[in-house]
Amino acid sequence: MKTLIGAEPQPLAVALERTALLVIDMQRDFLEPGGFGETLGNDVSLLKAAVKPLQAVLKAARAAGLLVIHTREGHRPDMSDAPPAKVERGEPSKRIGAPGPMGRILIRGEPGHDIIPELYPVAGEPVIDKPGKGAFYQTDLELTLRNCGIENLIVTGVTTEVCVNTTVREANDRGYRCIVLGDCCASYFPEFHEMGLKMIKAQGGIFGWVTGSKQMLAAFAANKGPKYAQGSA
Ligand code: TIU
Repeated sequence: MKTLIGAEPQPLAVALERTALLVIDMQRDFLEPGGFGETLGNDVSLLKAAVKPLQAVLKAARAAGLLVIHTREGHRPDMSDAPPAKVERGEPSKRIGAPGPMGRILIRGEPGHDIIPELYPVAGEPVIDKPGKGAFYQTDLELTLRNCGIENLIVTGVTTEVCVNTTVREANDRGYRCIVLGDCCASYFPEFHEMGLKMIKAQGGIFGWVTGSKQMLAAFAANKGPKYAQGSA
């Protein structure tokens, strides 16, 4: 059975058992003061807008039995996976690996690298650690999606024009249908958020579809059938 999701540039019918919710980089390092986002010169409070709508979608997706996948941007403590070209930006005291109020900036295992409590993964939800902006680059995300029979991605998280857009472009080239929930994404630049969404849905949906939490929740509510078994045929 397919579920119709109201979206732009046109509605999309998807099989929810072949659809995963992807939550991109909802980490303290991007959303809380003292982390990577702030060291880049950003007002991190702008990202808060995505938390509540995303909480509602996450709850509904879990209740519907969807596969939920979380990603985290960050690097190994020895920084062997951090390209010098990425690290050598900004003041040395604020670079990736430097000590900050939430531990070393953008380093795996540090408090700042963790996912915010409001959207914390539950047992059984894959968490993909990624060294770059795109969630497919040097990760096992594609293998996980294939093993779980996933063809469609509901994409959420931060930031709209950086990690969300990069991941959507990577996913689109790999043949996944991406449905981006605009109000469940956010940027440090409101104009980039708006344009980032426009770029995805322009030209007949050149990279994917764009909708909001309200439409997604309505689509879940329309499905009163049995819970979806992850990876079932
Ligand atoms: N996750 C993600 O988007 N990483 C960034 O570095 N974003 C910025 O907007 N800087």
